[in-house]
Amino acid sequence: MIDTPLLFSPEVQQALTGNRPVVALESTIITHGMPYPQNLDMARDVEQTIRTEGAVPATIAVMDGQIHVGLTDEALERLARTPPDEVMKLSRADLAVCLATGRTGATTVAATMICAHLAGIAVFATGGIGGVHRGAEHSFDVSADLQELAQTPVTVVAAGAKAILDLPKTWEVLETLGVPVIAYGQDELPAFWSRSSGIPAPLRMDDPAGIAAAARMRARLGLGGGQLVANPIPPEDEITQAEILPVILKALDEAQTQGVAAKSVTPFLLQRIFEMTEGRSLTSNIALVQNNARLGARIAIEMAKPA
Ligand code: PSU
Repeated sequence: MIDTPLLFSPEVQQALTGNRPVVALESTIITHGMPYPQNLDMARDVEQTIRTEGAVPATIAVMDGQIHVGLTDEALERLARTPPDEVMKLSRADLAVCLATGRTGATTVAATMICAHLAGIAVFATGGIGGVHRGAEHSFDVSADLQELAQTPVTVVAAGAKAILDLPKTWEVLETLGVPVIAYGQDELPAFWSRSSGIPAPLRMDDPAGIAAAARMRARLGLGGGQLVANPIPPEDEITQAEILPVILKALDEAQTQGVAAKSVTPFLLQRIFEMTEGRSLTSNIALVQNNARLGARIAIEMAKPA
């Protein structure tokens, strides 16, 4: 811990020292997942939601050679205003280079998990994890988020994997990697903007206390790795699969025609879907992040209780 380049905000530092509940938040969703100024409003509102629930938010990003755990409002605003091509999108592979060169980096699910674990934070809330991209049998494009869930002991609350991905293949890989995929409160896996995916959930849990107990049990068993809590978007905010699927397919087709590849695929698709749904996809995305932040806070509160 002494040698790790972590810089805690006073709020997060106090909470961790006092064993109070903390929820990690990522920064790629701010820089590459949503346009300004909605990204800034989202980041601030999500932090507030976590505080209202009784936990402390810790937004994570790399700046000036340090991993910032908990950002000041000025830092949050600076990040939200920076164009995506001026911020590194950090996964496990890029984290050390970004720190060593003093560049600014936004953490994806994988990098946020690594930083949260280094900081001693066990719960992390986001929108949707990365996964197996459609056409991965040709491109081999599989997000490092999946491998990270298999090795880093953090509970990640998301609305499933983003529906732009090949969801059945994503769940297959998670199963192979031994990652518990827990649907919250329903028998089916959610599909990001939609509550329903048609895919049965491998595991289901209905209460934050149980999820916290399962995380502790994994540690006791020495299993390592995290767990994914797939939390369905609230009914009033969802876009049904029937509605969103044709839009996703059109965006995917455009990405292929334009030769969009690697780390640019997800931001390109999210932006095109935003345009084609006239902003509805963004409204839903923000609502599901809020919903995940609430559940993340409740799980963190359970985890902070003595076992
Ligand atoms: N959740 C969202 N929007 C996002 C992301 C999550 O609602 O943009 C980010 C996360 O940082 C995740 C990344 O790790 O998208 C996945 O990107 P890729 O598919 O390129 O691995």
